[in-house]
Amino acid sequence: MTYSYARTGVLAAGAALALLCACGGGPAGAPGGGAAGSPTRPAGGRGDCVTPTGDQSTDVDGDGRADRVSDPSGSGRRLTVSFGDGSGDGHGTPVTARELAGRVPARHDVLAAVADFDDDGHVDLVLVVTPSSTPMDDPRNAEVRLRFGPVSPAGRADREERFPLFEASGVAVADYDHDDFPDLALYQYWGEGYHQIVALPGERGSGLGREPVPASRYTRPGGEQEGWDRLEDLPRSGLSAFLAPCVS
Ligand SMILES: [Ca+2]
Ligand SMILES: [Ca+2]
Ligand SMILES: [Ca+2]
Repeated sequence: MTYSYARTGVLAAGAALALLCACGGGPAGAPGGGAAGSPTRPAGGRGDCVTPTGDQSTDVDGDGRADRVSDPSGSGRRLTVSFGDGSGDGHGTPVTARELAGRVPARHDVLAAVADFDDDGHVDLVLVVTPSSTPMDDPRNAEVRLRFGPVSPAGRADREERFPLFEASGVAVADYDHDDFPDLALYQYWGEGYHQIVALPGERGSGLGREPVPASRYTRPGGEQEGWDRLEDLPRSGLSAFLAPCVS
């Protein structure tokens, strides 16, 4: 079955087709990881790396200490950042995406992802805030809040840009077009009970493209959407496309 994208009418065109390798080819299955709970040292480049448990070690607040980004949900819903404090296992109490977002009504959904989307050397925080549900079937309007790093433990950043989007119930980091810029994958409501995975391409300067591109343009020959997507179809190995395994 083929679906059209006529609903938005604004989807970016011309994206090069590329096959997403969900299995990565990156450093998954890092050898030599330390024992659970032991501190890890960033390896290579800016110092970002992936722990054996799949967490991201990076310096979110720019204080020179590695912080740990964890998202056991794989969809941005349970993302936390444990900021390095030099004590114990080297990390403080995990700060949730909602806490990083700041003043957000309790019934609003908050999703988050972390990556250096604008390639300036500082990891950025993207929050997707969706108002509480309505009885209407229409897609709800959400707001993307892109905070350019460094981002403080209180979620503050010197620069934030906001733009609207249809509601999303999952976010993840991927590199759909293999340009070494992290892209943001969103599991977006398409109306009438259907969802589709779309991408906001990472861009130097702006951080993220503003027009969602169906992920099928990168992942399927011909780029056609075949059926509707499930939340578990969100890319789970996005970080491994960018980061090396952590070493003790
Ligand atoms: Ca830090
Ligand atoms: Ca950045
Ligand atoms: Ca990319």
